[in-house]
Amino acid sequence: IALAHDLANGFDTGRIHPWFQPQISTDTGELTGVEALARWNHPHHGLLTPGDFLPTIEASNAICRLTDTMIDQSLDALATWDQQGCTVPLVSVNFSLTDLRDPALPDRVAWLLDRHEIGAERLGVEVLETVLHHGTDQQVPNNLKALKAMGCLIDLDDFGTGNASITNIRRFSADRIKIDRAFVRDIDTDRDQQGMVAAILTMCEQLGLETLAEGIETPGEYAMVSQLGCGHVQGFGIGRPMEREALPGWLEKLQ
Ligand code: G
Ligand code: G
Ligand code: NA
Ligand code: MN
Repeated sequence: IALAHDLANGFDTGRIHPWFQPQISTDTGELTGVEALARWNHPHHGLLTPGDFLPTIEASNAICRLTDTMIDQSLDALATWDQQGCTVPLVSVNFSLTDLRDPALPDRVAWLLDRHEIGAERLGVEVLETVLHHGTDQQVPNNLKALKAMGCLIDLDDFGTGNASITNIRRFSADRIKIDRAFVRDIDTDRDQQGMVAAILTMCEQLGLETLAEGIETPGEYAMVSQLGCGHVQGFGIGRPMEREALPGWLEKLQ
């Protein structure tokens, strides 16, 4: 499907917008944050996911517009949830390499936080582990350092799939590691999976990093990563990505 011609309309009408997937603490069972995931409610093609439209957005040089839209709408959702007495401590947005190479990135983020009067500590910056390989110039680490200094939480996404070195974790100011769901699958019965996740968790503990396991689908997987000491979990078994209007109801059921 040819989407490039519809892109401007998708942004202008708000049809390109975030859905939110819950993240909870294995300690308390409480909501600790949500990940913002892009969706396009297309008038002809129906609900599209990033796999359908990210290539078009990249080819159209619109990736920074997507990121700014995702941050803007996510902070707007936070403000609305606050007014409804629905406490969401953190919203994490996916940033691309293009964003991280933009010298104006800290200003873009600061401006949006100001506009919504939301503290930087409530915005998570999700960066793919693979992005870090391209950060040969100083701009990428400098931007992450600046965002961290503002108070944002830096999340290293899909950890374990992209040859990340421990040096990179330090150099890129990571606060939390998101353990890729490839390591979580069947972890309650698979000893190899348990060994790898235990090793990652030990490393994170030694480095003072927080941890989140992605792709939790079953109670058995939840129980095992919790027992191994992982701090946070996210996955279909906890909650599926949902529209902003659905989150307060979901949270009520959690409590
Ligand atoms: O939501 P879904 O599982 O379809 O997401 C597929 C992929 O798209 C995930 O790897 C996710 O990180 C990525 N993604 C989702 N939303 C965004 C976004 O707003 N910006 C970027 N750059 N990637 C996103
Ligand atoms: O790469 P990233 O971690 O951002 O990918 C997030 C994507 O993973 C989202 O598109 C989301 O729909 C998907 N996802 C979230 N939880 C699960 C899960 O439990 N199982 C599977 N298979 N996919 C998931
Ligand atoms: Na992500
Ligand atoms: Mn991930």
